Amino acid sequence: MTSTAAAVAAILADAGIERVFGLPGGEVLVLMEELRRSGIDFVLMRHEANAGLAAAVYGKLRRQPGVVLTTLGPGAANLMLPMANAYLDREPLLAISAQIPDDFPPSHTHQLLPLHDAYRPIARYVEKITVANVFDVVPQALANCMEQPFGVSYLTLSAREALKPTAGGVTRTVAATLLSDASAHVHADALARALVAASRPLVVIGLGIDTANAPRIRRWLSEWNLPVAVTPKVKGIVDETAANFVGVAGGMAADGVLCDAIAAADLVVGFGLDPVEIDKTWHADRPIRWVLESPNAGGLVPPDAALVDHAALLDALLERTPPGRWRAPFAEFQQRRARMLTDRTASAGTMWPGDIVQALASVMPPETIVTTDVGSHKFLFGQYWPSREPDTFWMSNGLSGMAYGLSAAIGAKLARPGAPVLAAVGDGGFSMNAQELETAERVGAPFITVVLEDGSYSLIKISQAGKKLPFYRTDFGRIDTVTMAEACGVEGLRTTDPDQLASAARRAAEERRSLVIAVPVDDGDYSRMF
Ligand SMILES: Cc1ncc(C[n+]2csc(CCOP(=O)(O)OP(=O)(O)O)c2C)c(N)n1
Repeated sequence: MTSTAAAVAAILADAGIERVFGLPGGEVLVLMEELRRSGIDFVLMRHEANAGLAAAVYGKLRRQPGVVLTTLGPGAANLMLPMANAYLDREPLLAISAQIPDDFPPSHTHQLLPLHDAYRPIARYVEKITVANVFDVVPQALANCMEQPFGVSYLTLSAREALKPTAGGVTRTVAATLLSDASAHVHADALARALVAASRPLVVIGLGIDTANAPRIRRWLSEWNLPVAVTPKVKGIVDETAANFVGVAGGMAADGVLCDAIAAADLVVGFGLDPVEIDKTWHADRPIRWVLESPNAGGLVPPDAALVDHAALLDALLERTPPGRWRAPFAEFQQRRARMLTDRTASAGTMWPGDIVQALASVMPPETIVTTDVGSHKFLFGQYWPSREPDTFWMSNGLSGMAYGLSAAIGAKLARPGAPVLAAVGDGGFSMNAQELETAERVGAPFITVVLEDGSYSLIKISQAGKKLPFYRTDFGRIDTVTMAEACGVEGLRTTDPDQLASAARRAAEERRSLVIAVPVDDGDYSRMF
């Protein structure tokens, strides 16, 4: 005889879950203990939102659901950010929280929230775990997060239900269904025909592509010599140092150049392109040849798009001879984009933002996983970090929620311990959850953090300027980044010298230790790149 909580733990362990992220309350202690007994490590964090963000990145890198566990009431309420992020940014997340037992008196409203109702709009599967349904709903919840597009399942388990003895049961594995399309050749023919007629085609790849297809799409683009742009969340699906790489589309730095390039294309192929990442409306204003494998955010499928298995389609394309010879039709846009990075004039006592990216890129190996927070620095790194390998760049872009960078870095490091991890964050975002540096040290997830210090929510200042509003309440007082790092047990330093930045980052990566590097920047410099 086993308890409901033990059954949940056993099902998770059977599914290959090795870590659950979270922050407990009394109501989940029994489940935590059962997780421990099942060999699942509990990654104790300092805020539930951070735990959920870390879990989802950890899960996606391991190609399994990330699991976060919280208490009821306030702990469960803190899950909105990571669940919203997983919903819009296609990350597989199973969130479990406690809830008040059903048999408590109706007057017991302490910490009682309508959690299922709150999360149902963004979770594709919401259930209460009971002794009677545990063997159904937990496997179902796991399978649901892994369905394309990846997303959120939400389960609640009351402390009373957790203790009830189950009659035992068989773990039912629900295989995720992948759309397959027997007519890949028909689609390949149609795409090839459209390309014959194009003199300036541009393939724009979005987060609707499974990174397992990276080798195929790289081969196709290279054998056909097709110009390619990507959205930020699939950075690394192609090698961004290759000659056919045009840039990152979707609101990053130099977005004007990318929008001009898209406008100049006579055929835009939206390969897994999901407008959830794009803050402008060109995806609606101009014709796009959609090549989607699964519905876009919100379940949307453009009217003229058929869902097609990407692997089968790419295999069919690779059997054909290229229908055209395109010789760098976007060269002028590529040059304009590059110039915006190197056209430097940093203000005194600061580093030119472009130099930060270049200094770090010159020393960090291609397998480095980069995470960013949200703000001007994200636009900078999103456009200019030269991603070379799939799954090596992580940002919140569908949701664009601050506090992602450090949490994602922890999840990434735990999932890929052998890869260096670099978090690039603003000083605003850093002060939202810098305390997770202590978590990273404690759980053995060392990474390098670069804090771009400008004493402001600079992206919002740029927005004030754009709206011709005075700067009002977008600057903040100084919190010493280096002292913050040291308070969490991590070495910190501050520099405005690109060489010192590069050598400090290289050393920390080689020695596999955490380091926080504060780099003063002038928030006005960003606007020259946007
Ligand atoms: C949770 C959350 N709150 C507010 C915002 C709105 N927002 C977007 S960028 C930004 C400024 C971020 O400042 P900082 O982290 O210092 O980065 P910077 O823009 O200076 O690079 C804000 C407040 C958001 N995206 N997410």
